[in-house]
Amino acid sequence: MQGRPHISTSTGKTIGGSGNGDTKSGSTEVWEVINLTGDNHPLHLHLASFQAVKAQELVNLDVFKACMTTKNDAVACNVANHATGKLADIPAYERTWKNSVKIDPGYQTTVVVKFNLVDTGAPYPFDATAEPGFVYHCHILDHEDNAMIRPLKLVA
Ligand SMILES: [Cu+2]
Repeated sequence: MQGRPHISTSTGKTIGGSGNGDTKSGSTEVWEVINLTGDNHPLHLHLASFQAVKAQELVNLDVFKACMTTKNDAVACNVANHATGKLADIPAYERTWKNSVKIDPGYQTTVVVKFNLVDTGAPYPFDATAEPGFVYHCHILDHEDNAMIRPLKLVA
């Protein structure tokens, strides 16, 4: 958990590392993005469109950070007990389908992610599971260049 936002899917699965599991091409997912750094990070997804629907402050942040540094598992660190602070106003310009969303420090931001055509919900007209796959990363290039970038691989 060194200096990058932590992302987990609606099933509690953590994505990141060398692979990210079970995201299906054509699906719509809800991701919880936890930012334990001191900076705002514009999260940028390739392929998918997404938007923020909720941003809630993490309380007792030092305790949560210490646990995440040890376990790197938001569920094991009782994220539900920490994501109970004040709700942030999500600006109107973030409430639409985008490819970058700003993730506030010290907040859990809930985003809806569409791995399909946002206008119709239809599957992509190409094989989005083909190699080499896609990536997601911070759109601050200095952050991206310092490992704040991960593979995004879809399954059929
Ligand atoms: Cu960043």
